[in-house]
Amino acid sequence: LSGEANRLKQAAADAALELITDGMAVGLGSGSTAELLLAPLAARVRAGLRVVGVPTSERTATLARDLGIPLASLVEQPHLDITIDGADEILLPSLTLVKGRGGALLREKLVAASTDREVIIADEGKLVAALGTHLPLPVEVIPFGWQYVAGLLRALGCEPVLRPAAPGQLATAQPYITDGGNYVLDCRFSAIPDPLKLAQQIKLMTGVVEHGLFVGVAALAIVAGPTGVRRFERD
Ligand code: A5P
Repeated sequence: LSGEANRLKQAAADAALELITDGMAVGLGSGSTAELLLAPLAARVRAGLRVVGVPTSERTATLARDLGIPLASLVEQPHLDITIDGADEILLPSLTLVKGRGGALLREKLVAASTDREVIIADEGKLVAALGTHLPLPVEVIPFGWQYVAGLLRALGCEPVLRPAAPGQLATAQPYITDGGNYVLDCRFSAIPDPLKLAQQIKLMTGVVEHGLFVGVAALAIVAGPTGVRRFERD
């Protein structure tokens, strides 16, 4: 990533940090943008801020723990004040999202659903005119019989590809395994004109665990560009 892209992500993360106040339970997102919140948050914890973080992935949990941020599971802390997470695509003004390129979509969605205020941080490259145009839609599926789900998804007009293992996770010929022990089918649609309808269709498929469409979930997007940080409330 270029230094400029990282600078924008950090600007969005820093703006979101200001929303975290003493005593809050905070959902901690996954991905390169959400991770940029962790070090500044840890610095504020060292300075006396009392928070408890609920991580959305094993990776974020490890990073946050190493930085000394107090953590709880979603079972221990079932209600969160705020969650700060990234996204792969953001559609304005509805703040409909595609997430899951990092594979953490299931825990991200559970944490988001348990949160008063879901805040998305991103550089402006994540803003899209139509969902599904930049990246395929990730669908997390049970490994048993995953080809059945792939067939159903194909019938919806996409080309599902079984995500290969991330470098270092397994031999490269093996599938990627989520924190929940499942596979991911990356589904390339030409466009997603009706995200809610598609979300409902995919959710009804036996074998689907979760999909990366977040409809009506994000309350606020903090988007950094070269000219500054913009805030978009959900319409
Ligand atoms: C993780 O599963 C995703 O939903 C991330 O939120 C998303 O991939 C954003 O990651 P970056 O901030 O690295 O682009």
